[in-house]
Amino acid sequence: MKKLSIALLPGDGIGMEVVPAARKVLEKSGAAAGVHLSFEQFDWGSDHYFRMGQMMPVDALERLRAHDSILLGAVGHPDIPDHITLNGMLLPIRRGFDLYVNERPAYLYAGVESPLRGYEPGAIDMVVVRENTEGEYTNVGGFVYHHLPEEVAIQTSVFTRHGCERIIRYAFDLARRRNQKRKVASITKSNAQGYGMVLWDRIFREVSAEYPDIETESLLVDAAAMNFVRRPASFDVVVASNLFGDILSDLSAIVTGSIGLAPSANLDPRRNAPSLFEPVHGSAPDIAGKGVSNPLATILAAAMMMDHLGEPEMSASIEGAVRAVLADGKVLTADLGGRSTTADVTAAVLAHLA
Ligand code: GGG
Repeated sequence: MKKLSIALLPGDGIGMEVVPAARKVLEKSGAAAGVHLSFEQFDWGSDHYFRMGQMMPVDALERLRAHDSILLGAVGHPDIPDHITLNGMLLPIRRGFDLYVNERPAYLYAGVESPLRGYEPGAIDMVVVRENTEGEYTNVGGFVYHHLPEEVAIQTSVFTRHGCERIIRYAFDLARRRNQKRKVASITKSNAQGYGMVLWDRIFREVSAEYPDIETESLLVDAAAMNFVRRPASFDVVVASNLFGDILSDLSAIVTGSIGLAPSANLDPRRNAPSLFEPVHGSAPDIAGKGVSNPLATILAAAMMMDHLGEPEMSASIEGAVRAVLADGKVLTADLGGRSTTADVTAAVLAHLA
């Protein structure tokens, strides 16, 4: 029997509700597929910060490295500045394991209504490929005259040839693997940002020459935001920097119905380290603890994880169960217009699992 060990990092807020939901789905699906899944849960995050002064222990990466994969819920607490929680947990894992790809698919499922009218199920089907280890999230900078009236803050973005080239190449390879519209859109703001993003544009042109079978377009991020709303069905693979990919993937999530349906994969394609899977959404403190959060993004992230771990049938059966729940339309959380709880939706997915 194949054995896989999964590190669970529920984190904060609704992360503590959606990760246990996904675990139940993985357990049932693994048992049906003859895959033995073992889980180790790490209760790191804001409560750990309150107790220990840090979001996770110093040996966190070493402990995570012992696992085949990581499933994370959310990071963020209303009483801790967001730059401390994010830079204390999620970003150090992405950088520490060099998980340079953040794949964020957005698909309009049957039974889900897009706020944009007139799109058939499946008509919007894109993947935002976000650069995940450098760019605007490198967090290099500092304060001068800190807390004085003449205060200055410097925040530097870092774009390396190595970093741009590998993420752009991944996007082209993904467009080939998906074999759908066979298009890659590259997003920058190189009219205003005259160094890093000009380098990105130049590398995009160089790499695209190696993929003559893939159609390309280069968009400024403001035009891209407009076109995600105006012509979302035209996009296939969209490659963007860390910040622009983060922003655009919230937009692609809402045009396909809800951020509560948006999964993501933080990948090291060379597989030197465990990859990390998570919902795109955050800790949602406004609804945390009420049992009404949508677990489907995390369940879909778990499906992406099983595909990455070499279990495509398990992945397809989990995604199929989610599709069935959505198409049925009877058991939905509030973000999708329903009144069901996290537990109801999880039970519905479990009932549809083959
Ligand atoms: N699901 C993880 C989470 O809490 N995401 C919220 C967030 O702010 N993420 C920032 C990022 O993905 O860089």
